[in-house]
Amino acid sequence: MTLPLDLGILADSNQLHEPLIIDGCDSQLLISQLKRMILIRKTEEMVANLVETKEAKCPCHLAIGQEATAVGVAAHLTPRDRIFGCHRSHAHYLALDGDLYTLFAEILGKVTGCSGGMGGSMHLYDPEHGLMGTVPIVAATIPIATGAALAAKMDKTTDIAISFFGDGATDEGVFHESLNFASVMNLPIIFVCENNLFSSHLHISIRQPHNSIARYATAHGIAARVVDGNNVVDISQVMGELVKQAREERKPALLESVTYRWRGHVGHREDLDVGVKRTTQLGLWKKRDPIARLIKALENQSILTRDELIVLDQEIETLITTALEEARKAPYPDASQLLNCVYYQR
Ligand SMILES: Cc1ncc(C[n+]2csc(CCOP(=O)(O)OP(=O)(O)O)c2C)c(N)n1
Ligand SMILES: [Mg+2]
Repeated sequence: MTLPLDLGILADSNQLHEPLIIDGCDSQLLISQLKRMILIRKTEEMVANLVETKEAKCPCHLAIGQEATAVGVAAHLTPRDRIFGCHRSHAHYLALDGDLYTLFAEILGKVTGCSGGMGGSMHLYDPEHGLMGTVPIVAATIPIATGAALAAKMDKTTDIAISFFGDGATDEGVFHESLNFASVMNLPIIFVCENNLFSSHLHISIRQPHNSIARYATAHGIAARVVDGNNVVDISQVMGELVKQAREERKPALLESVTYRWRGHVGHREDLDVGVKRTTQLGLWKKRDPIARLIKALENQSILTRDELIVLDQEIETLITTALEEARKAPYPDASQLLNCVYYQR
């Protein structure tokens, strides 16, 4: 199937403000996906506070507004799959059921953090849930995920690899090399591109001749699907098909999930991208809120009431404040440990 070079309405902030279409969907699954998206949103709002008050010392890249991709993708993965993230991966970690306490501890640089307090927000690690690492060097984990897919194939398992990255990563040569290799070697990997139209402060229109990333998959002979990245129902359904194919046929695929980040590239503010004033249609993109659109649909079909939503919000807030309070109490790593994670030790 030939895909259009440009995203059309998916990149038009005036479109797709309506409630999601949820006819025929499993209500329990939708509620659990809603809960997970709210957990991610509220956790990242808390991280934004920690950045603003300078309690978090590491750079934090927030995915507020982009929660649906992580949740829709994670729905089909097992802890045996090999999943790799990037600099903006709190949502991936939490969608994979990563522990909230160890996330806060890592962001605060505590020894009990998921990377021992040595990595911070951009170096998350949770192999128990399949997350083999997140790395801030743009595109760096794409070839590593490709290698993990090769290993899964050589081991004759049905496991797959997932590579989460942004549109900015497709400006890098190694993205193209990895797609080519995965195609030629028939590797069980799904490349998941969260196309939020920006790499730092640079809009895709000044970086690339077309705004759809899926065209690169077509060029490499890889199946690709393009979805509204703020529609968890669509993402989950399409991802289900791609995962089934990757597990059974041991073939690569690319999912392009079109979305938008509400905060600046790094840090808590909405009006700045790495110090550059944001020229943004944020107000319109907020009308495509992945959480509000699902809530509206659930309310319209009487699956969720306002009161139930309030209770759910409160439960999640309690989880977050409890985890953060515990993380605050944890010690920092001892200075003598500083080089421990830098060099490999036999
Ligand atoms: C190789 C490399 N070049 C530049 C940077 C600086 N940098 C960090 S994140 C980023 C933007 C990446 O954009 P994208 O991949 O679209 O992800 P998003 O931030 O939009 O989620 C840049 C340029 C880097 N970390 N690594
Ligand atoms: Mg981007």
